[in-house]
Amino acid sequence: IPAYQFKGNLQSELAAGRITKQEAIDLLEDMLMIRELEEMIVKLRSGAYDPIRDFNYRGPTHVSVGQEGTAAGSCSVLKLTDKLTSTHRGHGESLAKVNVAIRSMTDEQLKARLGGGATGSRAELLEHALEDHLYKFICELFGKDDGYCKGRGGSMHIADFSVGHLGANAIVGGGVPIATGAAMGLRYLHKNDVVLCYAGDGAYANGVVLESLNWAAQAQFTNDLADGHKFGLPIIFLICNNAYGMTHRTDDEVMGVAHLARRAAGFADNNMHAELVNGMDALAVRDAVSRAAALCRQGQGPVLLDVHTYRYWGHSLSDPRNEYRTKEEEAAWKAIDAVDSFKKQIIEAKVLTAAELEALEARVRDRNARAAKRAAAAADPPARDVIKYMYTDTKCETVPAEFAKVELLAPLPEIKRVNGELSYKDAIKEALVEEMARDKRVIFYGEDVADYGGAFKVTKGLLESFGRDRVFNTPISEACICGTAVGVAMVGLRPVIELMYMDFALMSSDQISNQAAKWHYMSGAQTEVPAVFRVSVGAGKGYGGQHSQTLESVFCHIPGLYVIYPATPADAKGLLKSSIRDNNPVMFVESQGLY
Ligand SMILES: Cc1ncc(C[n+]2csc(CCOP(=O)(O)OP(=O)(O)O)c2C)c(N)n1
Repeated sequence: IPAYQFKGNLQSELAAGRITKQEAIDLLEDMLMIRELEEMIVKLRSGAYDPIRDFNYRGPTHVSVGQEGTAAGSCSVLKLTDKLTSTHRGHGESLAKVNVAIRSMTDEQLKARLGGGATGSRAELLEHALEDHLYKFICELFGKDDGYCKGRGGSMHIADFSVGHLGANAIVGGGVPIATGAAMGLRYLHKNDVVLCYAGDGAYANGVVLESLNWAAQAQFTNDLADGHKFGLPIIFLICNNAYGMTHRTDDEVMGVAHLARRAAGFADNNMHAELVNGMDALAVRDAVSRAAALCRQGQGPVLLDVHTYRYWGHSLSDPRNEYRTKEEEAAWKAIDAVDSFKKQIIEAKVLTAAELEALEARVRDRNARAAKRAAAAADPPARDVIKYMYTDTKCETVPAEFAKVELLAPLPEIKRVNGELSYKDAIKEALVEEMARDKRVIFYGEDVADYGGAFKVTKGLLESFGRDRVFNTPISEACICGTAVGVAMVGLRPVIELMYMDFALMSSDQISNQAAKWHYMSGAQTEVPAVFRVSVGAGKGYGGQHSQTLESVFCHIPGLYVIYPATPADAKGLLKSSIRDNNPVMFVESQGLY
């Protein structure tokens, strides 16, 4: 696994044509904007942010000061349509992803984004869009209705789905299967986009993250099972490795390998092209992510990057840091600060004069102050709307033309009626078959559901008709089955997944309850999660306490989720079809006794 491959600097990158002067200035501006925003959060806590001294900031304070080189460097090579998932410490990449997207927009796209008949020169439109972005961002931090997520997400759930930011996640590791699912969706849709999946070093101990690595590297995406579409998942797992979980050290305390990059070797024979990257050098990160993205766009993903960086503040501002690390250690990292060293390079390479740099810094400071002042004065969401967006009231009435033409590899499976009646099991199968034949966005996966037709043979024959792109077996990874469905849905598909037994839904309850059920609400209705989780329940077979529960009442307590439990074949067929067309996540409970 290669380490610290990048040996260049700004001068050599400019000379090689790998970055333009303007791109270098933009990269610096992104880092400055992140630092200014987060230093504002730090100051707000003690009433020391001059532009809004009296504002009572109550939100989280997981600032990433120190990590700007990683955030801005990685986002600087993303396309407008590339996707990103982020974390509780995600202000950096969240700010940078949208900045980069804005700069890549045409004037018409900028005007459409700004709305209200925005006009002006390109420079004016860009400046307007950057400030508007910052305003929506700070509004979200402050829980305001004008925030990206209408104040329902806050610091830890910032998202801008319009430019591929699929959300920051407050469940450590929780966004990783979503990113993996998004990559699977992009692969299915033959998009040439990549997913940049951010997670901390601490997250790489979490089960669902390791499941995601295994999932992303599955042989079936690239071997003969992939028929005419051998294409690895276009995902970059970027470990934002600041050496600490909340307060524990990851490398020499809670894991058994010195370098997290080695995780990749456990999941893919090609080590997922893993490398260690100097995250304190924005250009090194830019170089690594640009090579990783190129691999992904050629179907050679996934890629894992172990990016070394450091957070200068504590886990949050209530953490004084002195219980687990030294001042000397902090000073050593600050001595290689990504922002300072890039400023120096910008001057040395004569990209900016000292006066121009000062002007840029002042512009960033003033823009932040204006946006913060406006955000502090903006309206809170009305209290009566506190549960608005918990559910969407939309459903798929008509299938877009591009998805309405479904190719069949074989005639649809024959479903027999006895005396004109369907069995409960066949009713479910017929509903699924009809919806898959109606809408190419409906894909179906789960454990042993393809060739074998599932543990209860409900889906036997679907593989032959629809092909493995739409019907496939998965690893025994319930959390990832459900989590990927969220990401698949976020990029525009309508996944139906099967969990053999409802008991196993407890293994994926975070992905069902905190992710699928919450994202419509937490995103302020920016995204919908039209996913159906088919689960079977049954008892009386002597299978004991881990295969016999009917847990529908548990999931009925989860806001944002529908729970359906049909009692007759007619209900089973109609309700499954309605569930697939609904834009809310649905847990669809099937009785084995009725099959
Ligand atoms: C599943 C889960 N467990 C625990 C927490 C509490 N928690 C929040 S952040 C954090 C540390 C995460 O460490 P890492 O992934 O390295 O990210 P960093 O905070 O260093 O950026 C913990 C334990 C959580 N939010 N989610």
